[in-house]
Amino acid sequence: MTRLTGRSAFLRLLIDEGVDHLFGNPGTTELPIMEVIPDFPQLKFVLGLHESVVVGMADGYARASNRLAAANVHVAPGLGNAMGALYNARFSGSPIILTAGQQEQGHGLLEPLLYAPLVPVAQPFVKWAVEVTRAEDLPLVMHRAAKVALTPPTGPVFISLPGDVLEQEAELELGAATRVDARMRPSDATLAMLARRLLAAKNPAILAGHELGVHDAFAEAVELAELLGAGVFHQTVPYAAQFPSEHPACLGALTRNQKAVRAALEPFDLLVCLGADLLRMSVYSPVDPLPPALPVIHVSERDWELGKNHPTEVALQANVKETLAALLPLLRAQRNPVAAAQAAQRLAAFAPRNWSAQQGRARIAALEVAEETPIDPRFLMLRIAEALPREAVVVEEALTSSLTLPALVPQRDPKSYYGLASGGLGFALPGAVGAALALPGRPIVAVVGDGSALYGFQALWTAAHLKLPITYVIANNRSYRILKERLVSMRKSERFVGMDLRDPEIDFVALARSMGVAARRIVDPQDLAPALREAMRQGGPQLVEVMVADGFGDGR
Ligand SMILES: Cc1ncc(C[n+]2csc(CCOP(=O)(O)OP(=O)(O)O)c2C)c(N)n1
Ligand SMILES: [Mg+2]
Repeated sequence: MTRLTGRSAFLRLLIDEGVDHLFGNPGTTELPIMEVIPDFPQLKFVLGLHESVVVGMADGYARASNRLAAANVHVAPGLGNAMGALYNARFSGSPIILTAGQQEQGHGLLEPLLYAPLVPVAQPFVKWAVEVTRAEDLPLVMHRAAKVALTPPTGPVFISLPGDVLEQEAELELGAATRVDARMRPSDATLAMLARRLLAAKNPAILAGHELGVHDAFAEAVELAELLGAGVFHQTVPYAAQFPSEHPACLGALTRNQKAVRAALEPFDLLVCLGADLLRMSVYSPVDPLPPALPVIHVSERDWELGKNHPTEVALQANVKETLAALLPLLRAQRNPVAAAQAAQRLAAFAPRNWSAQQGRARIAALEVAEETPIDPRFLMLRIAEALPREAVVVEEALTSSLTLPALVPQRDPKSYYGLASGGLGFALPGAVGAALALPGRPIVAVVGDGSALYGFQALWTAAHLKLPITYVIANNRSYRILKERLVSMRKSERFVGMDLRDPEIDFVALARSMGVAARRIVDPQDLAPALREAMRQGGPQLVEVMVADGFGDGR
């Protein structure tokens, strides 16, 4: 037993759970915690200047490290500010312990300023939400919270910490962390059936999902594709890297256009979905993206995704890496020479249309518009692709401007890429800070739209404060171009209301400099290559604002 205050116990327990950064934005209700932070030098406090940025940084940290992250935000309005970022974290399954200070129990009943029950606010977007009512319960609550967050399907949890609980002194048994080993693989019988089923396919496709990146299973997925002669698509939602783009079997990303996806899948006779979301789409279409006759095999640790929207012939709740590791020897042993020859033939036939071929075409298309001013976003993406150091990590949220980025920048290692998964803007700027802290030594390049950048710009101050090696590239088309495009295509209207960021124009260079980030603006396409290389070489945070075309006559 140890005699501790609630506030010290809270931090001790975070450290015991392996947390080394506490992302936070403090208010009065968090002061007890702030008071004792200096007593725990193992825990680095990272200040974010808005709660959405705080949770966005924790999200980036969790995604890039696959470790538990911790974030502490202010009471009711602070938690409210964090909800968009919490939605993103839930979507990408980030294991985060989110906490907020709460008014003292009883005092809250008097309805002071800054009071509202917190648990019901957080609840819809977390795996577990609880308010601690006695300091004695902190060990149980904290250990359970960490266990729940980290056990697949991983995700954020929320704990409300009333002032009197943080103040209370108690004899505490601190306990220890529990880690659930959830690296499950299917039974031997199921694996044998799976091997037979896979080898019976005449023309299988693989849908490669982010669980392959999270569980470091690129090599296993590559061998499966080779053994089966299967074409491999990146999943429709860019959570993280999914499969090495330069492998000859890689056919690039499926879009979120139902008709196009259906056409891409139509030629195949089996879809093997590995740790992916089965064809998650964005906007409505009456067309089902899955061809009706295409049977599906789906392996995922996220049971909710299995059979969710589509009948699935074989649905396996399992770890993709463990499953493939057990499956591959069976396939190697059972594949006969005829099947091997057919697989090799199929692989060779992908050459004219695989990712590498697509990259070649995307390069040519980008070079064709190399001279245009305002800069064509395709040319900007090419210049970014060329300037990226090999070990760079791309964090991407540039909507229309980055459409061609996945075709130009290969996914090489599982930590090379993090995208806006949920659609909720505001991830990339703070997410890059979290990724930089999680992956020391790797340069981070955040490619962000002008509109998107303004949902989390305060993150630049944290990047500057911590001198993080992040290059922010802002594709500034002075508009919400994607909404204009959709108004035209979906509503047949060109009356753009609330989609221009022009009067006044936003000066991202001045904005960045005001937060301590060196910045420059590029207008001439010829200046792009040296500017990007220079920024990525610098080390500290840098911002390059690139004036790109808005696609509608630039402000007509
Ligand atoms: C939190 C949040 N608010 C609003 C939106 C709606 N929205 C989707 S895309 C977009 C515009 C993005 O602008 P920008 O980053 O400049 O990219 P562009 O469309 O110009 O390529 C908006 C406002 C959203 N997805 N998430
Ligand atoms: Mg824009």
